[in-house]
Amino acid sequence: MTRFNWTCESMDGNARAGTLHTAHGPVATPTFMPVGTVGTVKAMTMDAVRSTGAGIVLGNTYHLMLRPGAERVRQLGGLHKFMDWSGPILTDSGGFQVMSLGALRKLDQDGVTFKSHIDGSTHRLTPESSTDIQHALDATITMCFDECPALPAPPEIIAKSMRLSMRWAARSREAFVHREGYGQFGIVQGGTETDLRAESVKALTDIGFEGYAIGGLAVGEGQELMFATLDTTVPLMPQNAPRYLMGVGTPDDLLGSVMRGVDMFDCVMPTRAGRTARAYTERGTLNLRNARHAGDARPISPHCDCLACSRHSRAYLHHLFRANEILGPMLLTWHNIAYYQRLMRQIRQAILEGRLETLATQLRAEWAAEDW
Ligand code: PRF
Ligand code: ZN
Repeated sequence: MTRFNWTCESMDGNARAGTLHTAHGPVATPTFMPVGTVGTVKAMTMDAVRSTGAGIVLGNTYHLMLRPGAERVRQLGGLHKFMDWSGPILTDSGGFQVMSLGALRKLDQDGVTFKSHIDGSTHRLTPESSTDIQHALDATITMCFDECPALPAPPEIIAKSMRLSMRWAARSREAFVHREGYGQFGIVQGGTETDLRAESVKALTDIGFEGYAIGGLAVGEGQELMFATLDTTVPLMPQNAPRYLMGVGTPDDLLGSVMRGVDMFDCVMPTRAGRTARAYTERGTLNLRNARHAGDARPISPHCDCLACSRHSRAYLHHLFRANEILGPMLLTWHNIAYYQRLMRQIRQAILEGRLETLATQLRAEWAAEDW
């Protein structure tokens, strides 16, 4: 069996190219994890997800505990089998989703009580129950149960919340059942306050995890403050463990964060954009509902090997979205995930060859340039 660990192959500045070794196979990092909230990367078959080169996907404790239920997934052989994804799966712990989706939530020292956004029924999550649920799902990577305040917020509020999350991290670790090739990540909190972030890193490294996530960013502070927070926080984090920036972001966010030492990302952006006619390309974004695409026989991107670009025109995608056809979101989600994976491969290759700065300059110029 494979030990769960992360090995560094090459550094370029603060950026790292490496490999995450897991019970469900290796993942080349930096990596972008497509979001499969309810056990599906929305509008994509898992064969399509695999074809883009994605190595690991994300699932959500909050959604899966409510429907179909963690015990049901366990009884059916775990989330990998249930959703037909044999590679690694990282599950988020539910705290963040309860606070952003759950109606009528009530937080106490022990956990969170909330009403389901599906049927209004009452549920409770604690560090222990969240960890148990992630075990029942058979998550390759289990996340600590945490709380994430929206920014901006007063430093006292952020400090209180971070310290609660650190107590919950210790309890999550106690509840974690170690298995070969499986890991658990702690989540650094502390808003944009340098001293609170440092205190949080110290608390988590004292406990000891297989990896460390940075939570509490991309919650309203803006890219400049997010990057400034990474500049002071990432250097404090262990060198020999993977670093995961939760819920981020745009292609430019990913590039800037990799350059600051981040290895893993997840975000609904490419999948959500795909369902609303927004295409990510090497030349920025396109809205395929726009009339200018109605007669355009070219593919979305000349550099893309996804099904949308290899077989269909922009005009066809435009028609599908205008006609509200389900194939539109399917093809465009595929394209956007293919773009994100291509971007991560390009970035990784540049790190290996020591030319990330050059690539970054080129990518930023191309994102700002006119469409082909
Ligand atoms: N905590 C958890 N999940 C998250 C976040 C967090 O802070 C974020 C913040 N961007 C996204 N997803 N558990
Ligand atoms: Zn494409």
